[in-house]
Amino acid sequence: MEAPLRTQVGIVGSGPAGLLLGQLLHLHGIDSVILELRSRHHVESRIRAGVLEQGTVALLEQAGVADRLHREGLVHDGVELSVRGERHRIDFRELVGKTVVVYGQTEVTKDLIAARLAASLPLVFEAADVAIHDADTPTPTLTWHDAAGSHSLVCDFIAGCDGFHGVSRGSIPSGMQQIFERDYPFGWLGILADVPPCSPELIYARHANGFALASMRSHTRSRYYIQCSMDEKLEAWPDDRIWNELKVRLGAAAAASMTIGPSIEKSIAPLHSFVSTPMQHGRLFIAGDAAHIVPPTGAKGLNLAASDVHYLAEALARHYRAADGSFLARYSETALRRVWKAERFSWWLTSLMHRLYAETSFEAQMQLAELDYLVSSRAAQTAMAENYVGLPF
Ligand code: RFL
Ligand code: PHB
Repeated sequence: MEAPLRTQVGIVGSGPAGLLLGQLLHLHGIDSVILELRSRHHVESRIRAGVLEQGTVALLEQAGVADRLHREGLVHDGVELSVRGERHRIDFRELVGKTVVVYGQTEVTKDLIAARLAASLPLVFEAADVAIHDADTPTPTLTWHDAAGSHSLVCDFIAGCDGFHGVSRGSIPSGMQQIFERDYPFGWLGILADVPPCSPELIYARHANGFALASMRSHTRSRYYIQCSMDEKLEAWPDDRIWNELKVRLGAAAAASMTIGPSIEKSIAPLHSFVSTPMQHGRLFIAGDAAHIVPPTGAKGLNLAASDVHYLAEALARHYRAADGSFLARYSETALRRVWKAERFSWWLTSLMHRLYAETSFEAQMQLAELDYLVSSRAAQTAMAENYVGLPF
């Protein structure tokens, strides 16, 4: 192994959390090295989130990576809910004066990687066997292997931004960690296709066959999801069957304006609520999916990764600029307060919109009663809108 390298903040993972943290630290004059397990191509082509809260957009602007987002992102003033075949609009702009932007996570990731490489900042792809050592000492250290050999990086701090399946969370001794979680007994079958969206805004549909969502990436690329059972096999869902089911669940008006076409991506994702506390162990701070997972129904995952790294970057800046460690000491508590509210919203919207019970059961009637209340009450719609566009950071 070569002599140890040194940096101020070692970042594990180059998803949105790690890349955005690296960019925010750079703007504060703080050095970082990002270690990523996968290749650049893999990271840039993973199909994931699509909806950015207004606060996330503001943070990307502050990070200097929002030019393409402003050119290509689609500003949405509201969403539609489809209940018993009828569509109801929730008007965010009118209710809470805010909007969201539809811009793919893949594009956010590409913009952040381009900014990092343009500034010649270190970003190591295909870093294998990344391990965190001495997290609770003044010299936390990262080790890894790559094509050039074995390396060791001594850091002031380590940021674990390596997603749900990464190594960071596991580096916190289990006795010092508390896990809160819920699995849902179904998944989302997603399909991406180069066809125009069936509606200018997203449609969240509750249907007796199960939930469906009409989303998009651009005026020419659509993203749709349907609730499916977790033992469902992709092979059982040829494109035609998915399009037919979408037409049934999204209702006649959406079906009439739906353009169908070959899928360019198709996958089944499980739904999971998960929080690991605290989000710190010594000089290791974890952020984004490494610390928490939400079911995708409220479009909160990527946005929570953004608010976590905002808090972490500000706390690190206070430490370096003013020798004030109090913000770092409160990072976990501060981030978790926002995380729990987004967990609540995602759990609520998931429970409201999915088929969880027999349609003849009391619980199904409760879902319908709550939806009737939501679509007829300005107070209830305001609460939904406030959460959907994102609570303040
Ligand atoms: P990521 O994106 O998983 O990035 C983690 C990075 O760490 C790397 N890594 C490692 N690197 C080094 N060493 C190791 N041992 C490593 N292990 C892993 C990984 O390769 C990866 O590059 O986590 P991050 O940065 O915290 O970002 C979180 C978001 O990706 C996630 O919350 C969202 O995608 C969730 N999500 C949505 N969020 C939204 O805000 N709005 C949405 O509309 C939305 N839709 C979605 C979603 C997630 C979905 N799936 C597939 C889970 C829709 C879906 C279907
Ligand atoms: C998406 O476009 O991928 C998407 C949109 C809204 C959600 C979840 C996913 O709630």
